[in-house]
Amino acid sequence: MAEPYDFRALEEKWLPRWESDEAWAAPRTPTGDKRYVLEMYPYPSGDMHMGHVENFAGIGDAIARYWRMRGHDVLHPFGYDALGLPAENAAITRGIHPRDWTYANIDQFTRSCKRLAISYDWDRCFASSDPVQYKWNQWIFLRLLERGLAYRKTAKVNWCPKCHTVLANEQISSGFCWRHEDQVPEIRDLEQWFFKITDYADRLLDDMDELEWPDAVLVQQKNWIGRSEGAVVTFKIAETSDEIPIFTTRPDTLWGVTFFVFAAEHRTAAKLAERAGKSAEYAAFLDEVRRTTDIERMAAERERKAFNLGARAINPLNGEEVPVYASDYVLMEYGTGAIMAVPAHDQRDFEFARQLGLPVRVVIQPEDESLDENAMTEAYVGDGVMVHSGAFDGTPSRAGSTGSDVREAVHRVTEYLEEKGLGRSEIHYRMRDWLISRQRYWGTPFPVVYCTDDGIVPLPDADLPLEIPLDVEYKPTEDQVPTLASAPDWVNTNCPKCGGPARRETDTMDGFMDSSWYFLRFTDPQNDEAIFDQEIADAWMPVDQYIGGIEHAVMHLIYARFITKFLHDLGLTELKEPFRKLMNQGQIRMGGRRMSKSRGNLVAPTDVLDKYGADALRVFILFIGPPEDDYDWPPEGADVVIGAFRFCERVWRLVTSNVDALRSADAPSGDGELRRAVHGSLQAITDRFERFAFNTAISEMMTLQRTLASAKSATAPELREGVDVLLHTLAPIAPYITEELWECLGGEGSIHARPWPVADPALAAVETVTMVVQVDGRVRDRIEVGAGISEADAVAAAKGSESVRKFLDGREIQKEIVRPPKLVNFVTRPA
Ligand code: ANZ
Ligand code: ZN
Repeated sequence: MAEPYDFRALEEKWLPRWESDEAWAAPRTPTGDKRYVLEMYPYPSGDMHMGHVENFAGIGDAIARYWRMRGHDVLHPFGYDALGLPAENAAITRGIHPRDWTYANIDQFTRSCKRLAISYDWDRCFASSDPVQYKWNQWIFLRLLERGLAYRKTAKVNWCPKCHTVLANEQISSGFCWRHEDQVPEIRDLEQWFFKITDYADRLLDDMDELEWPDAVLVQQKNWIGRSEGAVVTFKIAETSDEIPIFTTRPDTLWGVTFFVFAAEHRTAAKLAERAGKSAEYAAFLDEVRRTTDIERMAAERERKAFNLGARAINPLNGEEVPVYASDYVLMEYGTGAIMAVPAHDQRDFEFARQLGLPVRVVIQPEDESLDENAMTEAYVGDGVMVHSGAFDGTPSRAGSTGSDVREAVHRVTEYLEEKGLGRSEIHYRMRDWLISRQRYWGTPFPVVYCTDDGIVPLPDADLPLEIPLDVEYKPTEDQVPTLASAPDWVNTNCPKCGGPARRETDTMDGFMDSSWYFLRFTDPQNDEAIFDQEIADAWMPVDQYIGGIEHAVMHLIYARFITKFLHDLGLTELKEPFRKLMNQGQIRMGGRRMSKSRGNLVAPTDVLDKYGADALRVFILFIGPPEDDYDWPPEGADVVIGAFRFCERVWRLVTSNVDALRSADAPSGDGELRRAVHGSLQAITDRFERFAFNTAISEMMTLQRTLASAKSATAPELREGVDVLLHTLAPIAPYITEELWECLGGEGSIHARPWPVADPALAAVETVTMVVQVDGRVRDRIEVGAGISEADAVAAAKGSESVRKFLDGREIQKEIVRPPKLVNFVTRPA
């Protein structure tokens, strides 16, 4: 039976069978060592692109299928992040209702997932735009409101005129709207809903210890939370006796203060300007500052706006009087909105001092060089000893000398300030509360009304979900898009408390709300009594492997951690952290840029599927490199998949051309050459699956295929063993062909339900060698590896070492010196 390889026939044959067998359904609760694998759910903003294929059909599905074969109960669910701006913007461009557009896309996307044979438990699939799902957004909101963690306040917000809505600070990238790369957001004053995520700042920081996440993500989260230990010290304005507290992380530099700066918005600054008879100029200055975003204001190496307030501030430590300014580089929303400036040791103060010709005074002297105040070209922020600091002279000021990030000298000076009643230690956070309201239509309505008598009144739980009114005529114009206010019958309602007239909130919730708990809902998605059943959720959670792009390092991953902790506090789950392990998959690009239809550098998955089939695409997408690496798709387009297709063909021929002999073969015996090669391959493939090094696993399978095809003197049982290993290890990656060939061989049941084969250690034994791993030329670990280890595997093994990771500590690797099997050296800085 040597029929040609016809992937279409296999897809048509097996997909309906798997569907009717519900082959990927997860049990209600798992037994034994469960595994939950999840890819970040997508916006259904059109058909699937190659990045989705890599994430869903490549990495996520290979892991899920591998873990199933390793005997774990696996939960691998899927759904759609279907509310929010991207869906609505796309609908506006096309002039159709977001709901119609969203659900049409969901259909299309689901068809593609199915054709790719991604092993999702489809019964659990939902879209965040289903009222039965967003009902629970509203429910969480009400619980936050009851606990004072949801509140309304007027805030200066960033408004994108193109999005017609506010943007959270994180939705601004280098000064522009994250969706409109040419739009600088405007600043507007608006009443908004906020979630008090700042109450969770310390827990979000502390629990990071539990997470096995890429260092780059942890660093971003840490910076975003921005915990600063320091002191608040009160300066007095000589002319008015106003007492102004400032926040500093470096009280050990108090003797180096040479001027004092207010945020432009600070009340006292306006007052001092008035006193100096400069009110009108000040108003103009303030206006100018208000037009710059916080991000621009904080940036280094830019001209600073300065306003001399004609007053003097008294340094409480030594009584010295220094000049007082207002500037844009001090933010009103951080610390106390005023600073003591130490130009010798703070870069922004330094630049300001040089710009205005203000004095620079060194008070931390490094041990190995002598700083010259006139010749310095930048602030000195390193370690040293305190000088020109009275009784504190000679006190060492070194980062991390107390086991925390805080300098010993800082503690000592702070203690002194506290003794003298001049200041106190304080902790500040850069993180702001989560701005949750959006002036948009396609989002979760807030379950509250505004009553003329009772003010803000929450809806009773029994009235949930409060559905998005769908009978709005969805006709956006140039400068106006529909909002919930476009549905007056919906907006005007009665107060649940007094029955009198009331108005509904016309803002909707930020789409990041939906993705903050969906992973919990997947454990129990059809529950209509509760957001989820605690027992079920706790049995499946946490997600063992989460996969998604690095662009979600802060917003989504912080919000999800916050809401999880809140649900924990409600007593709904034992869980404190939702995602145990995180992988950031690389980007698929073409010509160095992200694939996109508008740039014309897109290879559509459907084109590849039509030409080469799902198995070839799945093999290809994992073969291109380590999952974490970016990949530049060659200009040949769909044709590059031909190599993967040929490999499938070769596997097909290997089995079909020998099928009769293979079918009747008994179990092999002995330790012949082929058997040793097969078991060696199996061991190598297994090791690579364990590390998710699918690309090198596939190359080992390719070697195995060639070995089998050329093993002329092997017996049928030996060959059959090799073919079995090849089919089983290839099954998680190429599900159709392996299922078909397994059936041809008379195999029992589905190959996907079978256990992963185990290498016989006696046969697989490979000579091992001790490989030295260095970081910057210093030995940091020694690892046992196979003598024949490849370069890629050597690097992967070295990166997997706990102690090497510790020494790398988030530093970027500049160069890898790889001499397998003896040595790997990671060079992190120029020599
Ligand atoms: C004096 C000083 C000397 C400072 C020195 C730093 C180094 P982080 O670590 O990010 O929390 N600062 C305080 N409030 C500010 C505001 N509203 N706008 C702009 N800058 C502000 O930063 C804390 C430091 O940022 C504080 O410590 C203060 O400058 C500045 F050698 O005080 B420092
Ligand atoms: Zn925008």
